[in-house]
Amino acid sequence: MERLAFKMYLNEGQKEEYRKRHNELWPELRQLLKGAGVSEYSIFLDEETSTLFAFQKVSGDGGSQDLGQTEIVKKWWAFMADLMKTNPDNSPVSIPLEEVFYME
Ligand code: RM4
Repeated sequence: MERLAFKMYLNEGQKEEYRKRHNELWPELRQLLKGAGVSEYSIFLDEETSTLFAFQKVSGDGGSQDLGQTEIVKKWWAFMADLMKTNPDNSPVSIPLEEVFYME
């Protein structure tokens, strides 16, 4: 099981809508993520910079951001695009982060 983290960018003032949509995560997306080996997936917000910090454990050969070729993730990214900084294909701008400390 590996740990990975990345940052994304939320549009100003969209915290509550972002939280709401994730509280209502589509069951088929949850199932896809779990099936791809993603677990303990959390996202934190730094309101000062409107930066989202995502953490997840992965048991497969990739994480949530590597599932962009699936129809469900494409649909989810299009659904979320109005809240986030995105690439032309609606994928959220995602910057991998380096782990510099870990305590069991
Ligand atoms: C995030 C972003 C990620 C997705 C999670 C569920 O806002 O879209 O790519 O894995 O939601």
